[in-house]
Amino acid sequence: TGLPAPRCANQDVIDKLEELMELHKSKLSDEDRWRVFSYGKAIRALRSCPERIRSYEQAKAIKGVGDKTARKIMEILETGDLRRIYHERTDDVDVVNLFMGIYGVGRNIAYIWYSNGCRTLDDVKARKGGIKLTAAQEIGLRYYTDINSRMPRSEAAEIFEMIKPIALAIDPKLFIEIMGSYRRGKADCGDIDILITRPTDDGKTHQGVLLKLLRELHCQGIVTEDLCLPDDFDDLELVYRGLCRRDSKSPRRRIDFLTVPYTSRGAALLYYTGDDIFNRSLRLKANVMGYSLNQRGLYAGVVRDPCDRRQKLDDGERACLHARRGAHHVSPQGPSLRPRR
Ligand code: DCP
Ligand code: MG
Ligand code: MN
Repeated sequence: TGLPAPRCANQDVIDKLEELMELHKSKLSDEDRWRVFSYGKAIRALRSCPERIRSYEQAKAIKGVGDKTARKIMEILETGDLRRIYHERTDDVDVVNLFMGIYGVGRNIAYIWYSNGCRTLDDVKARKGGIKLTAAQEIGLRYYTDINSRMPRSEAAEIFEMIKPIALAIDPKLFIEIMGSYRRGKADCGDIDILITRPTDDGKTHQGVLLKLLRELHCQGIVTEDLCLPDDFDDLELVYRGLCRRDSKSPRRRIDFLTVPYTSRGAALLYYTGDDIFNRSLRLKANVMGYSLNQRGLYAGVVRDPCDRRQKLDDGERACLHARRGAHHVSPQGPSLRPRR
């Protein structure tokens, strides 16, 4: 390794075939896997072929080069390039990005749909290639434009001001706040993020509140579609994703609810304000200091699996991110403050 492979007589062809092979590697269909296999075989064969290939017959005669690959090699020789490579590359990147704009569609699904022959949202709507959509993806497709446009800050505020009194009517002691890009002061927001919790000093919690709230918001036509419901609405820690709108003339907007136990309020405020990059660096910083930070709290004395740092062997003990009497604060009495290498 490290040394460049010696140039062989058909190096330009090999380079193009490698490019083509990479293209198919990033895809998932059986046919793509087969192509990767046959290009690999042809490339190895070409490397040990001393003379320059000039004709289809010559290419086809090489052991390991089939009819399709031989034709591809001719295409490379004749055009000096493989137009298909560049054509296909831009085409599939654009299509995959288009599909990933559908709520609930990730890169893998987008590629599967592409391999099934879908190129446009209409193809997806027509279920071209026999593809299947989840209920959430179907909603994502129906409101594609709405979901992919950001709302002005003022609209997020208006919607939140409609929701807040409805929540407080269910329980006046709720803590309910608008988070995310709104809380960071952005001029426009991709969605509305709402955090709900409740002080427990009177022995009560927010258990069951989110279900009641969502029913009421559906009734009033503020929340219009559910995308992702929690498994058990009785938990204190819940995540909800859906669509909402200010009024019947307004576009659909994405809305998220997060509820957390009151002891997690500080950590949840931090997490849900973001942004995601800030969270990542803060978590890294906590790790280096011997703590562990997530949306539930800051923990001291976490023991991680040395082979896989993501695995915790000991969950540790909650340090302080919320004002609780008797809780220990993050201070030099904490664990190691020495940066770990
Ligand atoms: N968050 C995170 N990591 C993620 C997703 C979210 O840490 N992968 C946190 C930080 C975000 C907050 O949750 O600020 C809200 O998530 P959003 O996806 O709603 O992002 P923003 O509100 O920051 O931006 P946008 O205006 O696009 O919604
Ligand atoms: Mg947001
Ligand atoms: Mn969000």
